[in-house]
Amino acid sequence: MKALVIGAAGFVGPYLCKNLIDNGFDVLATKLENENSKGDFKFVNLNILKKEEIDALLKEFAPDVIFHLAAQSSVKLSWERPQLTFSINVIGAINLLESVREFAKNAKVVLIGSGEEYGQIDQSKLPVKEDAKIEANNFYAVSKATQNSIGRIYAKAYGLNVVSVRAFNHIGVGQLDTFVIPSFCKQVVEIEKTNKPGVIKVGNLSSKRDFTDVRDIVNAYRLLALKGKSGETYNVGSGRSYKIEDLLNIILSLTNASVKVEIDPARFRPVDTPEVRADISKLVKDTGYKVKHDLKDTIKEIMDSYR
Ligand code: A2R
Repeated sequence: MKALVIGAAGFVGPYLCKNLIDNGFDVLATKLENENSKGDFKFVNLNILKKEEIDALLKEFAPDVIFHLAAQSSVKLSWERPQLTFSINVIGAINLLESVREFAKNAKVVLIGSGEEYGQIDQSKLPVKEDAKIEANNFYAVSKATQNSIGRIYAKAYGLNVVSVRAFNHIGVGQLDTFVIPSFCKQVVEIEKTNKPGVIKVGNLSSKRDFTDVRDIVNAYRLLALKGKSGETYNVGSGRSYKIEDLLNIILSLTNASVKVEIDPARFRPVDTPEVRADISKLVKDTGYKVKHDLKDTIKEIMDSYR
């Protein structure tokens, strides 16, 4: 089976490409011209804002499945560059689906969205199900919620084979240290390297989030490409919520350094949801998905990568 992975030079792409190759797929990965290839995969350049480039690639490669990872994926940048965020995340998705409609109408398309789309989740309705109210409250989240609606339109109106994902927090080696777990791991390893006691700055430790190893997340993406129902949306996560403080304690248990934890109010979000936990029963029912990685092992790998 031929798989096209669009936006494969970011954090998730290399993990997805590896999972697909390990499972017998013939994989073609795309990156932006100014990005470096990651991993030992076949890469071509593609900018999703240039529809003619997508057209040419679909005609030439004729994929059976297409994973659309390309995005402006930073919530913070989405506040600073809302137009850019909408251009890449919304117009980019339309460009892709228009090309698919014209040149690869039998391909299965997996659109990657985010648990952020739910916004302020009603705490009395946890775990959050796919049919919960969408109250996206930042530009990134609204762009992904819009991509989701667009995917449904292409499935219903044109009969395209489109499955949409809402992915919750995922962690692994290679993630930018603007995210909470790599940020903690990096700060602790930097203290280790000084051989002196040190301080790490943290935000709100009482929030609970649905964390998953990125390798489980990409396994779900592959299973959804094979078994996901067209026009449907699937939560992808662990179905468990972890208190940030408990994850920090795992990190602290993995070091001999003397670390003082300092709460930095500047790191708090203006509006924060106390708990986010995904209902993954639809994913499990339709694909047989199972979480395989223990987060403690993932965190140890992230620590070692900074060492
Ligand atoms: O922004 P860059 O230079 O880091 O490049 C990103 C790339 N990208 C594009 N690719 C093709 N055409 C474009 N116009 C375009 N603009 C940006 O997509 C980056 O290499 C890739 C997305 O990877 P990350 O930002 O590292 O996201 P990650 O963590 O791999 O997440 C994959 C998907 C995204 O759709 C997220 O929004 C979602 O999962 O959570």
